[in-house]
Amino acid sequence: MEIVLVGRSNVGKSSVIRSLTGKRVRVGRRPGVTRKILRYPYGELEIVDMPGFGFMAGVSRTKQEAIKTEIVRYLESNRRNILFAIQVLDVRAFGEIVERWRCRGYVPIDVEMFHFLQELKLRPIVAANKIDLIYPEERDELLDDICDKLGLLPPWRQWLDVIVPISAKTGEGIPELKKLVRQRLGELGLDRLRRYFK
Ligand SMILES: Nc1nc2c(ncn2[C@@H]2O[C@H](COP(=O)(O)OP(=O)(O)O)[C@@H](O)[C@H]2O)c(=O)[nH]1
Ligand SMILES: [Mg+2]
Repeated sequence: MEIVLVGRSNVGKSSVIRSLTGKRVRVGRRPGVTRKILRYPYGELEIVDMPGFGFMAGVSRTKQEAIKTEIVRYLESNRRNILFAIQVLDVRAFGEIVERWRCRGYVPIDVEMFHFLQELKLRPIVAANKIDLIYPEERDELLDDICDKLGLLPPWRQWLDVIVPISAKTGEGIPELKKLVRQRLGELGLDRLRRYFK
């Protein structure tokens, strides 16, 4: 049984896994090099860290597409083993990336991935990471915008069972993220696994 993490390179996926599990997952490794799917056994579970998708310096367009295809195939063929997904995004970068792709007439990969996870009924949790870098008075507006771009009607506080602002660096929001994880496990009838996320 797996919990899968997806997100762009450098958004903080490894840091989030570290925050959730206390495992000494390697953080801040140079993105761009070919990256395999990483599996971290955690109690009766496995936390699965997908390769970062989207643009990275030094990675060709073709390679980016290949990574995306690999993730989609993985999710489809392992659907039965996957409990739910956590999509990590960088709150500073998200809006700009989405705008840039929309202007060119594309559905941004982050938005596409979120919808794909929903289609697969993987009940994605959006971990809106690096919130420590945003002034408190600017957070609501930013989170509303992120929700809007993901197709979730603002205000963001209507979606507290979907989106959670966190900082994997300071630990802010991590209790709320764990609570959502426990909630997902409860909904799946897996109450005994909730203890791993206290
Ligand atoms: N300020 C800040 N930096 C973070 C946060 N989470 C991760 N980082 C930093 O972002 C970089 C990428 O983190 P990493 O977990 O390796 O991202 P990954 O590529 O998605 O696995 C590292 O330098 C982290 O220290 C956060 O919540 N706040
Ligand atoms: Mg990583």
